[in-house]
Amino acid sequence: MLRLHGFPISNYYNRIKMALKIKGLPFEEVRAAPSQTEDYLAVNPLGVIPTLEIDGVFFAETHPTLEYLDEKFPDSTPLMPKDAAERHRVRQIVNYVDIHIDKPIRLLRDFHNAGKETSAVLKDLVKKEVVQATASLNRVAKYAPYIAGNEITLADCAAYCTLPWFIELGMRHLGENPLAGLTGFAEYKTFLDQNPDFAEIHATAAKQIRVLERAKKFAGK
Ligand SMILES: N[C@@H](CCC(=O)N[C@@H](CS)C(=O)NCC(=O)O)C(=O)O
Repeated sequence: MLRLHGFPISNYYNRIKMALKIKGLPFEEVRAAPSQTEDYLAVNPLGVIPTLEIDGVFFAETHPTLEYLDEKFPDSTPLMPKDAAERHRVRQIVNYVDIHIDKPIRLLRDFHNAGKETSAVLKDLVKKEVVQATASLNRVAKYAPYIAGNEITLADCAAYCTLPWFIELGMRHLGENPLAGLTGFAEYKTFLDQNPDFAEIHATAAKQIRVLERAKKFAGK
């Protein structure tokens, strides 16, 4: 029994959802919010979402969880290449997305949400890191037609669920698109959007974001 805990506004949650859909594994979605309570930390030590429950056991940290899922269910569509060097490429792409794009832009958003004036120095540091990561992605991405080659992999789950939102967040908090130099991504996203399961993931996230923004406006935030 697979249960995905979290909320479909989260790019990390959506990555696991996308992988489960590709693998064709039935799962239940359970609403859960990030929390620092002892009970929640016992299932997700960082207190974030998502958490994947497999037969009553909880797995935290999206990419390691997804590699585990792929190993645990080898008979459904594999999401890591057979070749070790190609597996390295998948992990390399995931690192650029998670560590060098998602995290720094997320920090800007968190600064803003905390009501702090974001300094020009912080903005410059974030921009520099994201621009470097964009150039790195351009060097390793294949779009053939999938981001890491001719098979769909966990790198697609990371890039497809994360980059479109972080382009928007980057524009909002930097006043410009720090991923503007990313070549081939827009065409690749259009290609993946043709899969109704994938398009639904983005449509649901967009709807959730609109609801949240309306609620914030209403609360005068
Ligand atoms: N490293 C974590 C990151 C997950 C993450 O950042 N989740 C966000 C939602 S997209 C969250 O729960 N943030 C709440 C918080 O940081 O308190 C993973 O790989 O799952």
